[in-house]
Amino acid sequence: MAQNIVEKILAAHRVAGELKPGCELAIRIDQTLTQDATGTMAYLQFESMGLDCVKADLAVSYVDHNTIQVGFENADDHAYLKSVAQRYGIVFSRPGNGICHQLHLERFGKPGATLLGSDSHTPTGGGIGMIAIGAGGIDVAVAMGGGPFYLTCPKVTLVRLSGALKPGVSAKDVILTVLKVYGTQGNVGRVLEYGGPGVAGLGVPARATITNMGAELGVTTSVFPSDATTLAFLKAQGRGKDWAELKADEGARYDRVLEIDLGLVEPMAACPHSPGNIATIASLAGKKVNQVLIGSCTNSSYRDLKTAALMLRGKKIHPDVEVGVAPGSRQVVAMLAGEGLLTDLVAAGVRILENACGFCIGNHMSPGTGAVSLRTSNRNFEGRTGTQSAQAYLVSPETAAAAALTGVFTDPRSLASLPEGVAEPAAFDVDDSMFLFRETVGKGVPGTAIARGPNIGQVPSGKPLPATVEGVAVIKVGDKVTTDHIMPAGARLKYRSNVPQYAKYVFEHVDPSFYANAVANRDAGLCNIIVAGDSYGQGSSREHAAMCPMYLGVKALVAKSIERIHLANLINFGIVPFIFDNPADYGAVAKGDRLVLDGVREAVAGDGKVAVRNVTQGTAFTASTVLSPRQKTILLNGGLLAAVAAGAV
Ligand code: MIC
Ligand code: SF4
Repeated sequence: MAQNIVEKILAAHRVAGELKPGCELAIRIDQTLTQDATGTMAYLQFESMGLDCVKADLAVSYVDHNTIQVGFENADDHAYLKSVAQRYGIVFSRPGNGICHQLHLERFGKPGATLLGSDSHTPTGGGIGMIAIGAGGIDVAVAMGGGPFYLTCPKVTLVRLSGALKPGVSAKDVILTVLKVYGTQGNVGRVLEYGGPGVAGLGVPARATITNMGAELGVTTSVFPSDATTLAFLKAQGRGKDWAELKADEGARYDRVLEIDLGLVEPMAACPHSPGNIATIASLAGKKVNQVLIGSCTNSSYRDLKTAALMLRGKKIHPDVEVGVAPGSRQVVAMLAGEGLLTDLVAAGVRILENACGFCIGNHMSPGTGAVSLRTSNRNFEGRTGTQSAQAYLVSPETAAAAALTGVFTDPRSLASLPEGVAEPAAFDVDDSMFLFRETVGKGVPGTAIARGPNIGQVPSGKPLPATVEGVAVIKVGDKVTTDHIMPAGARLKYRSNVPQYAKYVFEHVDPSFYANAVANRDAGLCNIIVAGDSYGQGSSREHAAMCPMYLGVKALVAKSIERIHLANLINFGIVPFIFDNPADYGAVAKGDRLVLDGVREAVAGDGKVAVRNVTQGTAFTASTVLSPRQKTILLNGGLLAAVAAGAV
């Protein structure tokens, strides 16, 4: 039968389950990646599995998020990660090498392979034809150990591209156009497969920008074909042998088709405070801008930064705008330097930032109070910049550079100095010297001492699910609550390896009394229950958004709907994810209500339906959870680690 690209890769990696949309599927993972902010917990969990070395073909541990090194914590984490990599046969990408997704695309991504990463933007690898999926650290730890990854077999949407982008319009505008159509919620269990005659005109970095920000749609992943353009990119990276052709069969079927004529795509922005809040730049033209930041795993390639540098060449940035550029990798820095483009940027007044996540995760370059910040990154959730009142807009490098010059939102097509399209180079500067331990992949160095500074804590392990959950609705939140709301990053990021400390900041900006209330309930022997609206847990893969609530005694969540990665993380940390049978019942629960979930253990083991008594209001409602047999076992045991320890999975 004719197959699409997604079906081909999933079929080639299927270990168990059915290749039927909606069914649970287990796939073999060829490659894994971690970054430092999720990596320490992932490796602590991997260590607890007691294996000699990594079993996946390739595992890479990147350090790109926490590179600020104020205090000892980041450096301790880096030392821990380095020693674990050496011990267990993992490639270690040193701090300073670049952003995980950009580096993986450059140096390791392979068409047709599977990649699991403890970062939600792992789908960047779809730009080179991988099925690349973001997941919680413990799922990645299992995959490193050779275990399969479980997912819901997705529905596939074909995004058929035709025509060609006009000068001044680029890949970011394409994905913002897709976000305009599909929004950030309601896309769970879907993969976007790009195809059509327009694909050929997009370079691999452009494709990767598009698949990267597919994460904001909430889809499982996005993938492009692997064609002559992919081959040229791999050859330019000195990796032509990693190429394989990948295309959909004639007559392949799709659940939906979205047509996009690239020639009609306009410069776009995602407006505060959601990547799905899309407007055209034309409609924002003239609005004052205070800060412009170019970089992040979405738009930090050679092509993107060269485009910006050429736009700024020989000019000065606007006196009222602060401008920063953060390249994606050392390779990008070296190439820009080699062509004198860094000099152009510096001469224009741009601040050159470290080639790391940096500003994107809000751990530096926070804008001023109420400032308008234009960013080429992928998320503009409230407060993510580090400044609660800032107004962050997500734009293309072209739109960012235009605003850097004029000080206001400016349609780049209106500038006289727009460069012709930047071509991909025939050969990239390749220097792999900051990838350590490549020679011991697959074996590691037994006996390597693991460096555990005082910042390296322990992974909390959950307790079995009780027969009945007697608890308190410790918080009630609305729709589209992101993991940045639940578990802030930015200045708090350095506590990722220390759960008791990091847990103090759960819901910090949503309800500053959350921590104290949750601890008081827990200490009084009550469970904590979170009540939420639609699309709970959007955004990051950070399992801390489940791990820290578990540590604070959260046992259940009742929401209108829950996003994919967070749902899996909740289950992995023993928090039962219930959905209101009748969404209207959401209105009948208030913060602080005493709730009783009678027979919850039996419900989880059985049909997933539970009656919730609201003791405070004297009312009742029902909620349900749909679980696979494996997920039931995990929840009954109190989480994946506890289930593994009990030999149950
Ligand atoms: C993000 O962009 O939100 C992050 C920081 O990269 C996260 C991972 C994390 O929280 O460590 C992600 O996207 O998964
Ligand atoms: Fe890093 Fe930002 Fe990309 Fe997350 S979205 S991996 S913080 S650059």
